[in-house]
Amino acid sequence: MQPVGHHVTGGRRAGEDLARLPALRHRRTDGDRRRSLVRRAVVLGAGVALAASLAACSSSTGAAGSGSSGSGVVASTVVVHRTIVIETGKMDGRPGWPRYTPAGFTAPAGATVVLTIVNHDDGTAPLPPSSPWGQVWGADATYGETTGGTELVNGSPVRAVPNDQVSHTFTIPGLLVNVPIPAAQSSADPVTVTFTFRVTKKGTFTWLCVAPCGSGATGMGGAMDTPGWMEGHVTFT
Ligand SMILES: [Cu+2]
Repeated sequence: MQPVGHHVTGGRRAGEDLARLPALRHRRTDGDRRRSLVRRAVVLGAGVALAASLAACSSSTGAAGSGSSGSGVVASTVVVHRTIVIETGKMDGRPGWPRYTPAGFTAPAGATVVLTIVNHDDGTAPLPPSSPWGQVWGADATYGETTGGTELVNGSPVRAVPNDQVSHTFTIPGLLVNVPIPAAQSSADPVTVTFTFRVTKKGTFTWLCVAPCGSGATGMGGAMDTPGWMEGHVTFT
């Protein structure tokens, strides 16, 4: 089996050294454990059934605790643009720890969201060959819809990124959204991914990266295990 978490040029090993420093260690709480379990289930899962059960779980618990309790479908013709940058560990000052910044956004429920993700990370974090997370997933019809089931990679529409070329993913289990992100040419020559979707339900939902881009033997430590780095929230009001 191919090793996961191997980063071709991103200096993940440096991140591991930092992760060993006690001051930087992430203290685990019950919430962390639950998140970690969800992440593990997402990473290991291989089908829609799992994601559907995660969606049910996420919506019933309200993800971050704010009202996603069936506010119904919201109609809107508003279009909003949101941009998130994936910084390399060198850029964010913590080598080996790539980071989505900001770690989330707020948008009006029902609005069409044009989400642009600019990835400066030139390393891959390959997904297992059978993993479904290299594919673009649209939102479940209960919550909203995506445009065409595609994303634009540097302007070209694709339905998937080859699993061995995935650098990160922007995955919202509670909305059945998955945006695979390929690696940049170099940190100075980022790749731009644009994904258009609409969420017709109010609430706060967790997003996470399911590619093993963190530190440690599994690639699931460090940035992958620290909220605000490879995990955050999106809110629809
Ligand atoms: Cu990642």
